[in-house]
Amino acid sequence: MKKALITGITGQDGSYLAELLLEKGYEVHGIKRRASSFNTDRIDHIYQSPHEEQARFKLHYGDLTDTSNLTRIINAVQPDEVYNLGAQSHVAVSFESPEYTADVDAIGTLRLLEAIRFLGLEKKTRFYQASTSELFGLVQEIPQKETTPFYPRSPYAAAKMYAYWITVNYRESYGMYACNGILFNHESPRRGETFVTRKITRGVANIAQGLEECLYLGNMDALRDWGHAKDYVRMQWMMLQQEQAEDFVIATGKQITVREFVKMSASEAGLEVEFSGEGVDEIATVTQVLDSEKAPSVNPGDVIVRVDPRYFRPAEVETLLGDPTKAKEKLGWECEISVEEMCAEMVAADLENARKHALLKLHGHTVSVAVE
Ligand code: NDP
Ligand code: GDR
Repeated sequence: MKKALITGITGQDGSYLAELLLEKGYEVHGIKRRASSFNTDRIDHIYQSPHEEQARFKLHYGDLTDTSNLTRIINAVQPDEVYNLGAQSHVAVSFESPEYTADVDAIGTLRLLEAIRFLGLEKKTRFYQASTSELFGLVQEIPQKETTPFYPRSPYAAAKMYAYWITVNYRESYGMYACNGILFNHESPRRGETFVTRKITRGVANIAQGLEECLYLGNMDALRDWGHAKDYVRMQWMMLQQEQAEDFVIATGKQITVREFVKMSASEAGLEVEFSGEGVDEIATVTQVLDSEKAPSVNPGDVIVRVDPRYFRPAEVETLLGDPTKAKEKLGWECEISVEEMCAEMVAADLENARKHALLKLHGHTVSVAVE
């Protein structure tokens, strides 16, 4: 039975990847951080009690900032595959905590690679690094592919650039099977609530159900190539099953603006909206309620989106568009879920949550809708 170790197993991608590897018959180990409250929501449905003899799903307390902890876990597990998905993954937050972001995202990757080498596992353990389209930052070429030059625009991207190159370096220096997936944005109902797509789908669902009045966003002109996390974790696994380790861009090859994603989400929540105004004065107004069952609390004329400059970033990545030709030709990977289908799935899940919260509120319970 193959053994995999996933850092970041409690995150969006970690949870989908763990499901996939369990289906494929792996023994799956994950590193979770100690927190003062439970932080395993996304993996509770696949949790197996350590008291079960046949358990194939095992969690270890750990942190990417802790070298001895990582070395001990890798030594105990002796993994065939390590997927390094753990990271301080929020670009805007990386401007607030640049040093921590570098420690986790850059040096954390080095710690894992060094632990594999130190333990003499460099010929056994295959290594996947969660690299990112943020490396392209101020884009030098459209669309972006494996050979496009990098120009990071945030402490997050700069840290991920170190992680990218140290992964390449361990492959070239020590013959390790180590590779980078340069993944463009990918989302799902499990996406963290403060990334823009989820903030939007959750926001419009809450507004439709009367839990919030208005959603505040930053740069609505930003263009992103958005895919579904399920399609992307399949590719993470495929990348570790090749004869030779190589780096791949994973993307849909299509891009839309944040504004277009708002329109799409609003429509899924039963609302037609129209944008007016410019810059910080831009607003989205409801022109028609398309489905009053989904959106009983909204009326034509309601302003449901405004701009708040606090969500602008010190340096912005305005446009990202990936070219996944290499992944298609060499691995036969195809993106199966469109941005429209993904948006519909996310809004449906958030509407269900909002309905439950609305019911709780009706019965006097406190409901938190906070999002930053
Ligand atoms: P999430 O933010 O959902 O998950 C991040 C995971 O890392 C969580 O499990 C988190 O734990 C864990 N983590 C954070 N800090 C540490 C630390 N110090 N030590 C150990 N674990 C830590 O990210 P995604 O699942 O969306 O992304 C997975 C990876 O892919 C990340 O590295 C991200 O940077 C990268 N990436 C993501 C893309 C995307 O669009 N989703 C695109 C390209 C790259 P906890 O749950 O306790 O917070
Ligand atoms: P990104 O994702 O920075 O691309 O990083 P995010 O969803 O945070 O932002 C996408 C774009 O939307 C604009 N935006 C806002 N963003 C947030 N979070 N909140 C807002 O209110 C808002 N308004 C507009 C942003 O300025 C940006 O242009 C994600 C992360 O998953 C990274 O870990 C990953 O590496 C990259 O995708 C690829």
